[in-house]
Amino acid sequence: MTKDDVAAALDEIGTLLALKGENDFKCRAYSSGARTISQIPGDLKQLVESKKLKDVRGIGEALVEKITTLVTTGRLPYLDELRASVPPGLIEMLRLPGVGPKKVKALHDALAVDSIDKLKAACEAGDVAKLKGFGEKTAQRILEGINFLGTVGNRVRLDKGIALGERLLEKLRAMPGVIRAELCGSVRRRRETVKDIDIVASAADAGPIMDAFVKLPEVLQVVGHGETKSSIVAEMALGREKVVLNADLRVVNDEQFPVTVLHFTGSKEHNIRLRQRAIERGLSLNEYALTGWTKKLPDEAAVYKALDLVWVPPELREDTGEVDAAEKDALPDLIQVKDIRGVFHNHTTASDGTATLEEMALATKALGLEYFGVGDHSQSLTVANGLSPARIKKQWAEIDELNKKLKGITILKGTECDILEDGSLDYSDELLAGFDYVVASVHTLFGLDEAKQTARVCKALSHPAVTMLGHATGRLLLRRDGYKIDLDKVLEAAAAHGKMIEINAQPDRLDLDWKYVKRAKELGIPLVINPDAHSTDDLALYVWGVDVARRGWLTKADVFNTKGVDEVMKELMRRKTAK
Ligand code: DGT
Ligand code: CA
Ligand code: ZN
Repeated sequence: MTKDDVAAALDEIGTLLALKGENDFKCRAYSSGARTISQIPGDLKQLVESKKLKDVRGIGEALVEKITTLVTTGRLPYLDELRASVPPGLIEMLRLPGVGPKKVKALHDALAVDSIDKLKAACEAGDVAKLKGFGEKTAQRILEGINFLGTVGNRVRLDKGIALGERLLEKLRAMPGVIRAELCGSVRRRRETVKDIDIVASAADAGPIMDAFVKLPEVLQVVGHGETKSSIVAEMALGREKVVLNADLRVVNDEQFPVTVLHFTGSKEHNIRLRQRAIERGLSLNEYALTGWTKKLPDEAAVYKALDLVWVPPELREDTGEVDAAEKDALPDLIQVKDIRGVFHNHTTASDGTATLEEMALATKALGLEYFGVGDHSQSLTVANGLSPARIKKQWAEIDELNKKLKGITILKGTECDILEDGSLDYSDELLAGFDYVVASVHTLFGLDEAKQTARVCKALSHPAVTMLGHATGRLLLRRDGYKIDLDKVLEAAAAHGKMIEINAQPDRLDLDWKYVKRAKELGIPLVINPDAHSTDDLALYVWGVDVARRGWLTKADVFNTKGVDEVMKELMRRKTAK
């Protein structure tokens, strides 16, 4: 039982209790206990054995007992009973945006809805709209959510897929007989969501590796167990959640390994290009060999070389011009995580974050970064405790104080300023002029038609105070599409007005999408990778934005926050005085 396993179990208890209608206080004790356990330093087993668990803040008696049982026996009958008493369909319904345990319980109690299918039928029959606390709009939103889930299938977010993939990979690499092993497929290409985990390994004898693979503790179900390929459904706890995903393992001999890795990394479109090049050279490329080539192929780079190409980073293998560029040795020198030197667009307890300005700044410094840009919400976003002009001025004073006190980190004065319906901004021009930078974002009126939404955002981009556009489409991966907007026009406006565009690195946003990142670069628009952190832990999320940047062909020079603090301040000042 790892900490994450325990945390996931506690979180599940909290959810199940909420679905059963338990009071908020009790449910929250479990979900916040889960967060505490997943972040607790040191060895959990030791903490349990030394009976010190009860001294941990936020872990009450009931939780101590459950954690102790989990850690000492690896099981929890209480959770098993809870699971048995709640229809699994109810948990699935929680995947719908805007549908929490209370709504699910109401639907179950009033309409006996216990699955997504039944919920869909109830919506279509008009029963949900009539239900107290729901109404026409909610019913419509639920239906849209159900249809959306239908289109995304069982894909999962990249960060979750990688976590599970790396766990499996680590265990494979440790197996006797395994020579090399690599994660392939969309995980290796860093696509924002993944359908499954593709792993390729090499060994002289595949049999024992296949046998061990299908017996890993992460295996929920064995889908296939063959000589060269096995498929499993794997599961692991991650933070307070569970990831469940298919994983395919192919084992080949070590000579085949580079070609097989290349093939299963894809994409399919990239593979087709390579196959054509092979044919043009009198060779033939398939998943196991480059037939007709007589020299050794020790690694992937050698396979590319045999096709007169330089090695192509997996993130670029989407058939968007990378093969032509590789032929001319003109691939970009892609940005790396270590190039990032600071972050903009972050929230503190002043709006809807969970940590104070000082805590956030210190956590940013601990990540090895030089500057922390605060971007709390603006006044009209009352649901997120947006800041009034008076509170902004107070925050500025606090920043000035902290900047005198803190060493090795600079706090920048920013705002995530709402774009209002008509495209104007949520603060006066006078106040806006006092910020070091302004992130302009849409948080309301997602339902505007495309022309209006586009005009709204383009108008905001024409405002002299705006530095960059935040989460350009508002999408939430696997949960909802973004608002309707003509991104080509938005990019044109950003280029025309000399604005930057954010790559929001939250793993469920990754917004701007990499395809538009590439286009933004072509238009000369600087990109900014922002974690949109709402907690100290969130700050590190910027790494997922680096993946998007790489898929969008960005180099270090294309990303504004690869510059050091002095250069950043100078550029922000230049932009302000140029107005
Ligand atoms: P996913 O799983 O939907 O997130 O995306 P991928 O790219 O991992 O797709 P997957 O798992 O179906 O296949 C893994 C790789 O295998 C894929 O990227 C390229 C290769 N592959 C699969 N099917 C074909 C095919 O029909 N032709 C070629 N040339 N390659 C294929
Ligand atoms: Ca795949
Ligand atoms: Zn936002």
